[in-house]
Amino acid sequence: MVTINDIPAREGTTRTAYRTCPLCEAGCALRLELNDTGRVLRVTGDDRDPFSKGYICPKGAVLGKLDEDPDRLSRPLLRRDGELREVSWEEAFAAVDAGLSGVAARHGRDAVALYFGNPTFHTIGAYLYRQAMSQAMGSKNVYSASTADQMPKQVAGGLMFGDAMAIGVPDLDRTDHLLILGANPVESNGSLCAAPDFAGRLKALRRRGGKLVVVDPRRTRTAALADEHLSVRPGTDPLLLMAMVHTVLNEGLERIGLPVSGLEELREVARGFPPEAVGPVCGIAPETIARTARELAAASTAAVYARIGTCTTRYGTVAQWLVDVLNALTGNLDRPGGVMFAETAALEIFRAGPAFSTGNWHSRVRGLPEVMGEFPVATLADEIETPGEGQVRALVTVAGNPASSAPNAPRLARAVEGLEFVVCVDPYLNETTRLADVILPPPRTLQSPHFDFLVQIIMVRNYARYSRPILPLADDQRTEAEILARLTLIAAGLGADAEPARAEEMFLEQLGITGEAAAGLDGEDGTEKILDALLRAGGYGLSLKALLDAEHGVDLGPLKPRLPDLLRTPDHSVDLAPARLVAEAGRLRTALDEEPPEFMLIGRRQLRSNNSWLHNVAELRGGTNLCTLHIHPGDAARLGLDATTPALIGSAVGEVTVPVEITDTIMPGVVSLPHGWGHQDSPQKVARRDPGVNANVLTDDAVLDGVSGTAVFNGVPVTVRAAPLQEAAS
Ligand SMILES: Nc1nc2c(c(=O)[nH]1)N[C@H]1C(S)=C(S)[C@@H](COP(=O)(O)OP(=O)(O)OC[C@H]3O[C@@H](n4cnc5c(=O)[nH]c(N)nc54)[C@H](O)[C@@H]3O)O[C@H]1N2
Ligand SMILES: Nc1nc2c(c(=O)[nH]1)N[C@H]1C(S)=C(S)[C@@H](COP(=O)(O)OP(=O)(O)OC[C@H]3O[C@@H](n4cnc5c(=O)[nH]c(N)nc54)[C@H](O)[C@@H]3O)O[C@H]1N2
Ligand code: SF4
Ligand SMILES: [Mo]
Repeated sequence: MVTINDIPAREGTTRTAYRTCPLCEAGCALRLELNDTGRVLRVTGDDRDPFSKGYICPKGAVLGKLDEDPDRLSRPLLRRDGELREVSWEEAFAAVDAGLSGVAARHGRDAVALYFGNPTFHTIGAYLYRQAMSQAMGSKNVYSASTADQMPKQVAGGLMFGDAMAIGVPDLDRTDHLLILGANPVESNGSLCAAPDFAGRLKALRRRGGKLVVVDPRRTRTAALADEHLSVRPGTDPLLLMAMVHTVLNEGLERIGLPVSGLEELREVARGFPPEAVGPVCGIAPETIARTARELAAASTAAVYARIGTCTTRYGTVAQWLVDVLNALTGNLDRPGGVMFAETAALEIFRAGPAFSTGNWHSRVRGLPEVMGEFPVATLADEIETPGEGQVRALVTVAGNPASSAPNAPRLARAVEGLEFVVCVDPYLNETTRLADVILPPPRTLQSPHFDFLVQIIMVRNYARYSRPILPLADDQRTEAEILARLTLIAAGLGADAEPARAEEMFLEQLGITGEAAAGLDGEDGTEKILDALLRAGGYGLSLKALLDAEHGVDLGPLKPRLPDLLRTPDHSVDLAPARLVAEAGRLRTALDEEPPEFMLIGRRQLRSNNSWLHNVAELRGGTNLCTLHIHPGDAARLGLDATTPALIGSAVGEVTVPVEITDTIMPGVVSLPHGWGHQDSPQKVARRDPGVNANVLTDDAVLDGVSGTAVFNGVPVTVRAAPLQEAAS
């Protein structure tokens, strides 16, 4: 077999370097060939890495292009006379201090809102300073992409296990039966389940005689790999799951291997959802639902896994609860081949703190409960627009694009535009950062260190790898950790000149590491020293040196059972029927009688995209990576839509006109728009050429998953018709 390392280097290669791809949760190990000026000539997979074994996707392959994108910012920008201009870091930080301290002094600390975007999950800087910065700012107005994403999973875990960081992952490589709902890992490369070459792992599951079942309103590339695809009506997964719980309990198929509480309440709740009642609402035959439950219960090992298509719906937390209820009832929670909990290489500091609860404070305008210290991003516009004490007047964003990614995004964009002060930490001018007063760009990926503190929580195999920066910083660049440390110190009122090393010391002090212990740590800078400390204190006794010596990563073995130790519920058992969720299930009952809208909008991800920020890489454009409306042939014919007639889609909050793609992969009555598009106002030159439309012009910020506050992106009621001629032309 020819391995990647046998492929001859491209001409001009002067060095080979390795690093982890930071673009998604798969965290593939990359091998980069560079020339003597540091330009990337080629990126391939590192086939000596024990976890990703040479796998790479089209995005990883263009990491060099992304890194060298001329639109990427390299110096801070400051708005003067309405225009953004390059300034020195000193000027930029002074402006941030004046802006934030000024707003806080005039209007109170709650007037400064913070927003953390998706890549904060992947950067060391954000891992170190996200919480510290929020605490230092002392504002209740903390927001993140979590309430547009996985919050239902974390809240369900918080309520069932007492720990919102207890996130079970399917033991992909050992399971005999996998039920996937609302996820398309063949294109997304996996989410809340870090598994490089997800598709390869699914094929291996089938090769070893296992069964794969996919529940999705679309016949996705993942569904195409499955033994069985169940086409479900958007938003009805909690009904489907409840009926499966009903079948398991009604037929006495449960075999619970863990201490649990609430079984009788659960039985009582599930009684109201027999397959015969929910089948017609879900669009799945009752016999199929019952059989799916029986097969799950009968499999020697099995795992239920559900993502975006279940989380970002009206009853997202109920769905996530029932996923782990099924895992627990069928004896698959926390056992090999079932759903397990990874153990990270670094000390699991995120497990400290009080046991999980929500609603410790409430949002000013809509009275929405705080969840994990945050308010729903769907209410950020309310907090900015609504006058009164505590009104938001300033915004800090880190690695995010809420003016594109939040529901009813145009409203949020207008609100952000009216703020007194906005500062963004981001390498790009995007739909949000273009509205900022100050932009602080972190260095390029190749100039940054990488360690997956958080992704390790959700790996399907315990594994660790540390990447040092491949290229040096220029004099006028700052590491992301330094930028965030300085923002933290500014938020704490210590001013623009406070020494960032002080923030590192504070981090170590919180770990109880001071004096000689701190001096004994390894590392070229404070970030590495903190990593060294956390590795040494972690469950595997690793160190920075051990990871530096293991250039191709360290395999830490298959997942091991971790319950009941991880449980932080008061009685140390898995709560199968948390009161808050039982109450919500009562509301779900009414969904059985709701009249379905004519059309429901759902989303989709595309292999060569990454949320809102990879459309500026020309190599990733075209092919299937198009912003089109997927619609069933029957619906298209009825509405007189064809490939030359765009559709006009309307919702409670907005309208868009978009080209259609007629496909029988989508169920009738459902239409799908990909997410992350709509770059007509973007300063990014490639992205704005063929901007597409933003699905969040249609998504409604008034509708939420009631328990977690998560936005509803799937199952949005819409109208669809052929666009009038003048709109079609525009
Ligand atoms: N309609 C609809 N809307 C959705 C979704 C959907 O499915 N449908 N999905 C939701 C989900 S799951 C998510 S996670 C959100 C994502 O929404 P956001 O997190 O708000 O935004 P992203 O589009 O991920 O943009 C990330 C930004 O981070 C910047 N960035 C990249 N790397 C770094 C780095 O190392 N440091 C810093 N400081 N910045 C960096 C990029 O330039 C980009 O501007 O969108 C949500 N919105
Ligand atoms: N290529 C690429 N990869 C990505 C990203 C990206 O933008 N592009 N984004 C990253 C991020 S931030 C995340 S959170 C992950 C998300 O990872 P995934 O959740 O795997 O990605 P999606 O494509 O959003 O998959 C959601 C699926 O749910 C289906 N669906 C919609 N509504 C329903 C419903 O009501 N019920 C059911 N059962 N299914 C439904 C959709 O048709 C879709 O196939 O992907 C990550 N990886
Ligand atoms: S799957 Fe994710 S981590 Fe792997 S190369 Fe692609 S973008 Fe990078
Ligand atoms: Mo996400």
